[in-house]
Amino acid sequence: MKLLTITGLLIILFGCNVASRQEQEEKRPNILFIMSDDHTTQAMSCYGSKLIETPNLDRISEEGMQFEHCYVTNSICAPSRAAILTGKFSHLNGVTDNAKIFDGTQVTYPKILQKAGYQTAVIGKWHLGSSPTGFDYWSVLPGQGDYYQPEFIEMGDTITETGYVTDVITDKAIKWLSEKNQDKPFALVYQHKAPHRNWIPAPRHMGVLENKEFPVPETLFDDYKGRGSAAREQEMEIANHLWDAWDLKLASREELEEFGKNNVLKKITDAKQHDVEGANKRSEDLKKLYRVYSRLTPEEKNLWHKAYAKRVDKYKNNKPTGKELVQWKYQLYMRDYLACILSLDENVGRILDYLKETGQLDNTIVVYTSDQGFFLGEHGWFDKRLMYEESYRMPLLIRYPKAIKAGTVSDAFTMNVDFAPTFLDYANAPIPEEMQGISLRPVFENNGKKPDNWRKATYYHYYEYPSWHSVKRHYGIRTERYKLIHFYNDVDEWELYDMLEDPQEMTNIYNDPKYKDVVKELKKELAEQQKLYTDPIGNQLN
Ligand code: SGN
Ligand code: CA
Repeated sequence: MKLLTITGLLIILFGCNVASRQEQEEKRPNILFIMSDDHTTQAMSCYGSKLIETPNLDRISEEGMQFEHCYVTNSICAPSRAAILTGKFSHLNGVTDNAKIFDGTQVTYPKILQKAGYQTAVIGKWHLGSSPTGFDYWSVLPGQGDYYQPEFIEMGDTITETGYVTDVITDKAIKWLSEKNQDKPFALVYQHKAPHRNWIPAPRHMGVLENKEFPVPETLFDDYKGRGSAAREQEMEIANHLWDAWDLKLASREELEEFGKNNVLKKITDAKQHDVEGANKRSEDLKKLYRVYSRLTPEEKNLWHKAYAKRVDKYKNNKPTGKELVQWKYQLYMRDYLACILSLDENVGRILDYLKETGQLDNTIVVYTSDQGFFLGEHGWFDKRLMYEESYRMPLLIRYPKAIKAGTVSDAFTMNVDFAPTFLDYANAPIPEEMQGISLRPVFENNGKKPDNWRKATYYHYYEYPSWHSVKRHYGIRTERYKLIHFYNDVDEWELYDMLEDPQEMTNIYNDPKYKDVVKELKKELAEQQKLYTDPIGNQLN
């Protein structure tokens, strides 16, 4: 009798286990990871942008959670991508700068999901040097990729597609979604090139912002007083480092065609010969622009010249000078950068609609982010790299109604290394010990509020120097109140900002005696962070 009862109990328990396992299996969410390139929060209406409306991105925010403090571990493309895939900082995943090749034999979240029965794909920008691993399907842009008629490396073969890159990437993503095995959960890594430099809009958006005047950031004419040599010696100033033709499209049809005729014949293709300051600058500048312009169809070229005629005319006949010139360049930069975001937003809308129409939206974790932030004229800059907020902060929106309350905002400190463990957590897959990020589940469960014992600081380390834009190597931490940065390598300079009193980071208070104790505390915290993440620089320099 006793034996029977025990057997019965075992059957019930076993049965339950099977049932709950099946239930869990059914509940495993799909993952749609949407990442753009260089799209910053200042250009998203859900983050209060004064520059643009992004209704489709706002949808993700309104129906999900918006993160106010998500930070990149190393503010540049390949390093951010490698950190996202591996859940580890640059010194451990090996991609410390854009020149490093990602070792694809490493443990990544797509590999673990694939092993756990997910169908996986990556479509769009990849930029990691080696071929993607851990994906059932991949079709990626070579390197930075092209805006028009882009080439893709698709499962090892190079193909050229017709059209505008943001539209093409979305077409491919929707095609894959509709053709994949519908019985298994999916993880789709859908990554845009836009709005990366040199900011070429879709044909339908060419010229649409040409008559707009955008508000100028308060710090456009920053003189870097009190800041160190890193801020003064960078090469990413709107005033001095944007190229007239390549960046601002200040070249007429005649000049471009003339250039094309002569130089295609002479086969000048060596981009390494560029000499920014030298006498050849205009031809180097035209060469760079001509390479992308020559990809346009005749109809697209017509749209291009119609869109840019007014600015080219002003450039030739009535070019402003001094501060007005800087303001004008800022306007041209904004018109192109923001026009790229118009198609980005539309295409995100398309993929959300597709999931909705096919009944998959609510069972999908939809993430929108960008590989890092970007300067839109703040401190007089474009580009990123620095640990200052505009470049350091990533947009992060996550929609998953089964776990996230709609319209919630989170002020918890999160980092790009948290994405991988979050996905694995919700997929019921093991989170490897070596991943340094943490699952955001407690934040979702707490409706965005900081859970107890949540991290008090984020850690940062940038390495790409000397290189493009000349931003010196640095590392640092950000706490709720302060940001401490140490520039090293060819300098030994510290900066401290009070993020509450000085959110624009204009006053370096590191040497202010009032903050002696704060500095001491923060240095201790910095050392702890370096120990926590095992960054060897902690032993060498502090
Ligand atoms: C290119 C850009 C740089 C940019 C890097 C890295 N120059 O080199 O402005 O910082 O990419 O960008 S360009 O004249 O070729 O456009 S990243 O987003 O890939 O890290
Ligand atoms: Ca980028």
